[in-house]
Amino acid sequence: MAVRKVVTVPDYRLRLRSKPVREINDEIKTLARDMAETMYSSNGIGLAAIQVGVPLRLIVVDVSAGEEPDSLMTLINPVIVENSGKITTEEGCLSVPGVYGEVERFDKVVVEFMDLEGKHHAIEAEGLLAVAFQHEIDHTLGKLFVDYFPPKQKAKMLQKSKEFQRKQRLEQKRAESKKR
Ligand code: QAP
Ligand code: CO
Repeated sequence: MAVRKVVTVPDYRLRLRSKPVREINDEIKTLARDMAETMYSSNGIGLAAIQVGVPLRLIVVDVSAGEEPDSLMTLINPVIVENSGKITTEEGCLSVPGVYGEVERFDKVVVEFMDLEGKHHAIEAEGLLAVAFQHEIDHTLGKLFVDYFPPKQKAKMLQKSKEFQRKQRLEQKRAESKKR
């Protein structure tokens, strides 16, 4: 298992349309495990494969952020087949670090997907779990939460994340040179 590097804005890969997973082999199983480890290591509640640079329709979600056992979900080729209601949530994204904003989404969704054994499922989700599914499925379509904001606000959010990342890199370098 390994924590992988998270792709961040303005990387073009975040705009790719991910392709369906055609075969669940060891490579896919390792990818799914690495994604979970990567998500937990940054205290995230969801991650899509493209966020570690792999353009495949595979997402992991754990809205307990690892606080509750058995709450990790791995969804292969997820699709929203039903939706209803509205909910507004403060969202963030590991690929847009340092930026948060309120997004309106469906309060309830039904998602069809395959698990790592190739079994098909339909799950009904509500509230935060429904929001997380929508946010992660957006990633498989090349869409980011900042896209829901008006152009000027979106530009500011992307600029803010770039500055946040620059400061993060500087702090990282400082910490590294201290070690030597
Ligand atoms: C998507 O997002 C999500 O900026 C998952 O500095 C968000 O895990 C689903 C994170 C809200 C439902 C509701 C973001 C961590 C984590 C940051 C995340 C950061 C550190 C985001
Ligand atoms: Co995200």
